[in-house]
Amino acid sequence: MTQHAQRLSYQTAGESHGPSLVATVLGVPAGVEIDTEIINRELARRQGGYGRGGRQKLETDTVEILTGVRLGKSIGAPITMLIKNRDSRLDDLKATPPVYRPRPGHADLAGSIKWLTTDCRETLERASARETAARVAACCIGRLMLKQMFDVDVFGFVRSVLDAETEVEVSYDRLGELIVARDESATYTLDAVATEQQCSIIRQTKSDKDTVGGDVECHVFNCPLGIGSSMNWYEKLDSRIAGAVMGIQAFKAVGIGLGAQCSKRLGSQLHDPIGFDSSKINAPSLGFVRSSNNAGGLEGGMTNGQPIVVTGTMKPIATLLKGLPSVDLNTKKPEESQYERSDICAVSAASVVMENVVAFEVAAAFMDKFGGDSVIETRGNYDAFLDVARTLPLDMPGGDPDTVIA
Ligand code: EPS
Repeated sequence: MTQHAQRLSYQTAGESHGPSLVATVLGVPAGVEIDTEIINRELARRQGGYGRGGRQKLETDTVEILTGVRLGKSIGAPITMLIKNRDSRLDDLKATPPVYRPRPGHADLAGSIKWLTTDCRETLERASARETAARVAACCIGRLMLKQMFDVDVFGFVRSVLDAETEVEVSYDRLGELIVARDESATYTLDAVATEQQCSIIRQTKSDKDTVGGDVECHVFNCPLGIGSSMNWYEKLDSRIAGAVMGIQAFKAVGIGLGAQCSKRLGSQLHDPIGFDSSKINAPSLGFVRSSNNAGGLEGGMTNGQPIVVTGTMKPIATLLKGLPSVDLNTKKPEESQYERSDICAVSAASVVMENVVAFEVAAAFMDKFGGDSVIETRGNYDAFLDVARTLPLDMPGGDPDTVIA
């Protein structure tokens, strides 16, 4: 983002069938435990989910840390991670032939024109969702920072595949059992009935040589008020989250809280009433309670102390075994789009990607507010902020605060 350099940022590189993927994370303070087991667990989850193609049987994604970590902890330097591609064959033209018939819905056509070639492979190798392995590794560091410095938990799952939807409601006090339910589900959804319905849709889709998408959801728990900013569009946390989620391959819509449904309600039916419960003053919500969370935890681009709730919509993957109407870029004659090995449904994998990219954006916003070069300093800044916020009003103009409020 040109307008604003985030303290915490990342970059990925690598092609789907190149030798490896890499990710570099900048702005991690010193002292964060870089637990590769947790990163590898997320990478393994990203490879899973019912409906994936043959590639995941070939790969066992794990990270090798190349820079920025000493004795298991960050040292404040850029952290670089490498994930090897076992299916590496980029320069083997027999194994990785040119693609002249672009797939509707993929980057093939636009990219070929952009980079002035008729071989869509030049584009698709980087546009491929294989890149999300590196993105998950990078973003998982943000997730580790959130947990270790601010005790923030992030939870992502599949809400629906086509029209098969779980109706289970998500709440912080049930997080443990929700994680178990999701991890038991072949599609990463939250109940057995929805899992079976989703699997059966994916099975049918496969036998029809088609593809299918779905909706994913992510909740971020235990954020204090005031993370993000209302000062400029690019500092708004909902703007950053939306950008990160929309940036996941094949995503076509993002919502915060009720999202697109907000326009279907009057203000009096939508906005979450504000209350105060002094017994909760020590929680990050500072005692402010809301009887609903239609705003999805974000108001004015800032956290409001309620869970952040993000929804994302993934379209069906563009590579269909039965092909789609297209043209040959060399002859311009009508042809079926070219088939590349792919997935029938990657919504489960996308829920893992979404969970981690959302975690990273929230971590970046925390770092923008609290700064610091070490976990100790950042955590100290965070605690100091909460201490002052709890003692408000600091200095009321006009005397006694009760009089002013009345
Ligand atoms: C993916 C790896 C890719 C695809 C898929 C996701 O591997 P390959 O092309 O070798 O089968 O399975 O990528 C796409 C859906 C896409 O459109 O590019 C992965 O690791 O997630």
